[in-house]
Amino acid sequence: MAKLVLVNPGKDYEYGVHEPLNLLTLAAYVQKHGHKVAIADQLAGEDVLKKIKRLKPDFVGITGTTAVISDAYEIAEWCRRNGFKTILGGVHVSVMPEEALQYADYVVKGEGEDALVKILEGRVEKGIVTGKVITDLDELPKINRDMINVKYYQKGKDRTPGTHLHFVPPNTRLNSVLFTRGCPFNCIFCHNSWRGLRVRFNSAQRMIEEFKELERKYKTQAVFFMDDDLLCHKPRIKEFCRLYKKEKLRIIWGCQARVSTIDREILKYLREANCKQITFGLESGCQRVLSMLKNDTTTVEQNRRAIKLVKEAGILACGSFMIGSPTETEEEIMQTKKFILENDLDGVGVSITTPFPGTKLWEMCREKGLIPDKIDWRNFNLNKLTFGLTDISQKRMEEIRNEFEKIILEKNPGLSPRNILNVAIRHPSKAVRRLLENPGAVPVILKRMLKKGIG
Ligand code: B12
Repeated sequence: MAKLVLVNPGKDYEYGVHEPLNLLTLAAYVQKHGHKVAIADQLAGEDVLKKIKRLKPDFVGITGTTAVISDAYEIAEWCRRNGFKTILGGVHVSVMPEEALQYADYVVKGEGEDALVKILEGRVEKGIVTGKVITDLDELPKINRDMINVKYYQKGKDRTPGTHLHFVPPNTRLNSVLFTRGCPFNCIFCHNSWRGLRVRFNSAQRMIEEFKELERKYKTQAVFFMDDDLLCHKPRIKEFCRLYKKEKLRIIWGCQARVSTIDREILKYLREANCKQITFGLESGCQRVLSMLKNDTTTVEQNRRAIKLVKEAGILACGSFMIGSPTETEEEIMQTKKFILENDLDGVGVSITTPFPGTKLWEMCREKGLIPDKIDWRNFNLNKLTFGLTDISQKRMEEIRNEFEKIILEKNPGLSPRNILNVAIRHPSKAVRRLLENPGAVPVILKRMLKKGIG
């Protein structure tokens, strides 16, 4: 039996809204194979080095998306210096295994369950280990949220009121779930464009079991589905909604879906099972850019229609958009602004197009010579890419971004002056930086204060 500590790296409290489902899944699998495992959660404010020193594991396994990989590498270096066998896994190192191997003894490419057990049992050599794809997700053992600070994550919305979870009222206990791996579409900016894996999902029965546990054991009141496209297989979701009603569950929930899957029938099922928000990757108000990003699979008209239908069904319709894609012009970006203003979305997120390593977009940008030689992965967070992908100057992009920031604030009731003040008191340096980065937000906040006071 080996002893393992799994680490969730990252110091930005804004990332700590959803629990680390990937580590919980790995932990449950490793435990089922007879090994001892704990989770050290830097995102939830734990001192991970102290915990590792205290637990003295045989192995430390660290995950990381691109945005937090520098934190992951720092921890990995420390572990190696202190004599712990170190494993790196997750989306970033799966496409950059050689880079990661400079910091760890083992690097796992792809799905980690099987590879991790082999490493713990000494059945593979040090170096890059390729994971085996799990074909039946229901065969994976149930996750155990007692391994993390559930209460911390349940308050995620109150800590980060500006987050995308518009359906979650203040003081609501929130959890996240994920029942799908993969996506049938290949949007060029998404990790699915390199993973190329078949879509797999848990059965409706298994989903209901987790909902029941959340409601009864953790008193959860709201859930967000992290699945890339919850509706990619409708019969299963209809069955989930049917069972939800049969079990008389009360949790309210939100999810992400593709506009092409929306029709009145499925919306009726979702509404009756307490679905309160659907978020779409709407990406652009310009058909040329949308077609480029989504491989010609959706249209601006479909986007409009989906928003209308969802709102008609009494569910919040939210959208995320990307600006600054390769070849995009300022006029095309303004079509996105127009789309947001014309369509009555209940929540809007706008990110700077970011070429994550391995994606088709990354390859496209590399071919065009847009990727600099020296990169700070910390800037790969969808907000502050420091190199441009368009002909628009970085200064002008910042101004455009500020214009969008104003619209985001208008559309986000969670960002009331009271909520902003609360967060600013808890995280003053971050608040000052935010304000300096987005001066355009000041008049909007002041306007709200004049209209509503602080509360
Ligand atoms: C939940 C989630 C989040 C949560 C939690 C993140 C986390 N640390 O778990 C939150 C909201 C915080 C988040 C934030 C961000 N996310 Co996010 N997120 C997801 C999401 C929807 C699910 C992740 C998941 O649990 N997947 C299921 C598990 C089973 O898959 P997995 O994570 O790949 O893990 C498997 C393997 O990678 C491997 N593995 C993973 N870790 C380890 C560790 C070891 C030791 C081993 C051996 C193996 C291993 O084994 C796992 C099981 O097979 C994915 C999309 C998706 N559907 O996967 C995006 C995704 C991971 N996020 C993404 C991005 C871009 C971000 C942000 C940068 C966005 C932003 N600015 O806010 C931030 C980064 C912050 C952060 N802390 O990492 C991208 C990552 C791209 C990249 N190259 O980094 C993804 C892939 C979405 C996409 N469309 O491309 N995210």
